[in-house]
Amino acid sequence: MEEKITAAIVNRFFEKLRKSLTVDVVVVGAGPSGMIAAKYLADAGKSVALFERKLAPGGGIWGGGMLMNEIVFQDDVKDILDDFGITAADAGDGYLTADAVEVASALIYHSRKAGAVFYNAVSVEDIMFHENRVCGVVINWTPVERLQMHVDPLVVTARAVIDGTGHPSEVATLAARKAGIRLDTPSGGVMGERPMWMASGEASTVENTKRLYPGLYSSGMAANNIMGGFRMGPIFGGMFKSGRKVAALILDDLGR
Ligand code: 48F
Repeated sequence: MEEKITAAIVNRFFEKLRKSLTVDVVVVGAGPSGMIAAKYLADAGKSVALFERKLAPGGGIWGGGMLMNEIVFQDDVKDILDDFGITAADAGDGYLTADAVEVASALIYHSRKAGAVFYNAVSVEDIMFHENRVCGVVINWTPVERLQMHVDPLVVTARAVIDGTGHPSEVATLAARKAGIRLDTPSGGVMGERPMWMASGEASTVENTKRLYPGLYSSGMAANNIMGGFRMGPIFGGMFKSGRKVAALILDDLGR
């Protein structure tokens, strides 16, 4: 029995990983914006691999605001909530609330069911950059990263890479530093996030979601950090719209 169980896991995992070695889209970071992008891209028939440093996908959703596990949305994202089967309650003045655990699990479930493949406890530590194009990511197990083991990584090739890493915008930061490229930002580099201003941050999260360089896109809080937008704290409408926008941008560029 032991042999069969072990073989089942090993065989299935490597079957899955082999199919993800070359994909249409890599999403770095399984936060709300990345998972929403993943579902819409997979729904459109694109092959998608998501790499998430932590064991549990979900990013900043689980803790709501200050560990109070409710999420607030503007009511103009009701259609996205419906696409993910999330039940939301009216909070008045154009706001909705939903249970954070329901939101996180719905995003995980529906993006996976749409065909996006998750690799949790896997960190993206570098990009692949050929002939002026971001064309993949360099990955390693998170425990290898955490323990600083001297272990070489592996590489996944992609036609588009989304930096959905949240506040640190790790992928764009790496790209600007190591590839020495000018990103599509006012300075050509990562501008850095500004302090709390919810209304501005919410709007700019969507505006700032863009193609930064051939093959490289941003979503969510990373998009705001890259473009110097304001932070917005525990309101998630902008994250949802950003995920949908980056999926549409990539579909325009790769072809639907
Ligand atoms: O920050 P995060 O939740 O992404 P987001 O879509 O959403 C932001 C909101 O949660 C919240 C907010 C609401 O208004 O401001 O913060 O921008 O999730 C980012 C995910 O990326 C993972 C990280 O563990 C988190 O789950 N991540 C970060 N760097 C890497 C990574 C990396 N190098 N490789 C893999 N995963």
